[in-house]
Amino acid sequence: MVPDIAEEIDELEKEIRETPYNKATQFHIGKLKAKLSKLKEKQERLGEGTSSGGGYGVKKEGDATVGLVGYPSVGKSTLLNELTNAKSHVAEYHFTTLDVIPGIMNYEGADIQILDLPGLVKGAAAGKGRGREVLSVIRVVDLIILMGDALRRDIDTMEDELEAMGIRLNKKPPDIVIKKRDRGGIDVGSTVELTNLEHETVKEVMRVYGYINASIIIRDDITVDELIDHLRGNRVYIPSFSVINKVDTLNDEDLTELEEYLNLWDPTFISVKEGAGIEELKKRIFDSLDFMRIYLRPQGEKGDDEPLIVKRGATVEDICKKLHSDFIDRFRYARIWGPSSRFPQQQVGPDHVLEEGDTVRIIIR
Ligand SMILES: Nc1nc2c(ncn2[C@@H]2O[C@H](COP(=O)(O)OP(=O)(O)O)[C@@H](O)[C@H]2O)c(=O)[nH]1
Ligand SMILES: [Mg+2]
Repeated sequence: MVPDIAEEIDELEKEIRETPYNKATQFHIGKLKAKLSKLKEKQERLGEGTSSGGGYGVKKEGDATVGLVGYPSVGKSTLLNELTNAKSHVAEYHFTTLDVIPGIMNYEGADIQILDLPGLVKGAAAGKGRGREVLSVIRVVDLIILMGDALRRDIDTMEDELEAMGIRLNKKPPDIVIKKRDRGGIDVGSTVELTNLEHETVKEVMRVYGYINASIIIRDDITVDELIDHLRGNRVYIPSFSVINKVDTLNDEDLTELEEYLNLWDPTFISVKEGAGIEELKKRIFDSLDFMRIYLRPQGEKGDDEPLIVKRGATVEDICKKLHSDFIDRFRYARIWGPSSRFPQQQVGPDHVLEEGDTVRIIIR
């Protein structure tokens, strides 16, 4: 009989849970975790193609995309209807929204797409509900809002589900560089002291991942989980904040207690029903998306007062696309003024990366 992957995973997880983590066990745990990660990868591959699809092929639109994530009935559809032009179905019972509903919120000149992502239930990462499909959409958003209910305290389990699917909230990818080589085994170098990880553990984990001869340079004080993340690849790092809805259901005393309890999460407290906290939430969404302002200066003119709002890191090409569908085909060159230019009127190509406050003139055929 073929050994059941789920069973093997359970056993490994149990052993990891039951082994205390210290200097003596670190090597062993590292190896177990690497094996576990490989098994999960296999399980995911086997699970592919079984999903029902449909409704999840949402097209990204606007200047940035925000995913609204939360268990059923926290008020996602209600909030989406309040913030955007969408008409999402609101109901008293669970699982009302089966498809991802997009809406556009206009704020400070930016068109921000907000997706109501239903179907995240406990156990989603392990394939329950339609979690897998939802999580595949979550991976491409620019910001995740974790939405909770004032009467339920399950924001933390939601984050665990996302973690289990390879989504890292408010984290940076660790600085690790691996180079394969012809011989010499595995060579570990680090530019900082590794307080959680022996070099031998690094080597063993890399071996589980199939490395025989390679050099690895580690520039952050990483954990074994972060090393495995790097080896496994296909991790996404997304900014996030949380929102607690339905504060109208709490009295002042209970609300104060909840605020203290969730202190570390720094959530925005709202009541869509009573319209409380909505303006504050809109502003926080905008501020979290890391936009920049780019001014346009058409030929022969002095320049626009109204800036274009684009994501940080946008290029001249992104500006062209935003202005007109055929601008990029007719593009000859651009002239720029401001922070990203070496001198005023510098001539640049489509790949030039712009900076906050730049002025751009696009020359087309
Ligand atoms: N008391 C209260 N109820 C709300 C609030 N926002 C939404 N609801 C109700 O919560 C229920 C579930 O809302 P819905 O938007 O369908 O939740 P979803 O499953 O997360 O999309 C509905 O009965 C809403 O009217 C709120 O701020 N306060
Ligand atoms: Mg809904």
